Amino acid sequence: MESKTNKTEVEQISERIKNIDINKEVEEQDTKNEKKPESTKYLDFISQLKENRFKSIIFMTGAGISTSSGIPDFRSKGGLFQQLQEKYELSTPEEFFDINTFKKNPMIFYEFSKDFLSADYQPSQFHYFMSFLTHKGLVKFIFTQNIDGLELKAGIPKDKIIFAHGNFLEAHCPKCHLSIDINELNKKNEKGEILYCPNCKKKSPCKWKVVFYGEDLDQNFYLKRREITEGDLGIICGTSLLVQPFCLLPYMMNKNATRVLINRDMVGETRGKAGFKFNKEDSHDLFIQGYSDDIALQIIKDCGWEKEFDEFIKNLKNQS
Ligand code: CNA
Repeated sequence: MESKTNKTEVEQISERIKNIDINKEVEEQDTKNEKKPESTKYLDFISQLKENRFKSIIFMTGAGISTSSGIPDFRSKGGLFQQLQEKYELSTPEEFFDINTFKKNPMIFYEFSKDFLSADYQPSQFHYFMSFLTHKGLVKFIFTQNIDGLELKAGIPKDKIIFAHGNFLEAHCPKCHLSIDINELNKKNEKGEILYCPNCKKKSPCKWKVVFYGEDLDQNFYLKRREITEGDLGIICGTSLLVQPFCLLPYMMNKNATRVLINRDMVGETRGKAGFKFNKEDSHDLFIQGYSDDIALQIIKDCGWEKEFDEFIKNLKNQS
């Protein structure tokens, strides 16, 4: 998208963030936590990325990468948990995404889905950053906890994405697991009606394949998880790393792999032996604190890929 001033999208955003100094951000955090700056590690990371020395990147992402697309995360102040708990007067926020709540009162999730699907959210710069690296042939997998499907809208091939917590692209009966035509479910929901499973004798409401508390993750997650040791760079972004079993992924990486955490808040450092060791000089762990879009664009800039990235987004948008 071109602006009135004829500046490219990347140029405009880069301008906005040019005062953001990643090392300064880290130093500020370091002062609070009495940590050493990590600029050498950052520069080392950039030079390896730039020279295509990482050949098997694994992304592990969460709700934070979609907040700039207009979708609130769960646990931040004013996030989805707080909003839904207040709206539906639930005793705990998790209750909304509990399978037993759905069985008792499916309509609240139907209402949520209707709003969510009609919003037509668009990918963030971080989604495009993942797509860019994928199209460069550098990405092995993208493990996401997100259910918004924005990875696909950003042009990432489906076989590269592991939707650990499902998405709104498929539907099924949560009781007998019969696959349901997604269009049929969406149409029914548009009319404010519930679609019941044609297979189950007792009325069982059908549901989008979004994984609820109390439901098992897709088998694909467990299959692809085994290959995580093949990754040479893990980029963990926009997640509080609190939901099991997803949160254990970064700790399953090969110990020689580089792990980069891009997050507004520090997470995962207290995980014992396998946890991040940002302060150890001989560890390959790097924390870049800040907003995912800003950091993605800073990395693009530091790698000298601005023009290429801009062209890439333009082409993607022209294709769609
Ligand atoms: P969470 O627990 O809400 O944590 C979000 C994390 O991201 C926090 O550490 C924030 O500090 C950080 N964060 C927020 N905004 C930014 C940003 N712009 N840049 C960098 N960091 C940021 O969310 P998790 O994903 O860890 O929790 C897992 C849940 C959330 C999964 O089950 C998801 O299905 C669920 N969820 C998904 C969506 C979505 O699909 N977009 C939205 C909300 C919740």
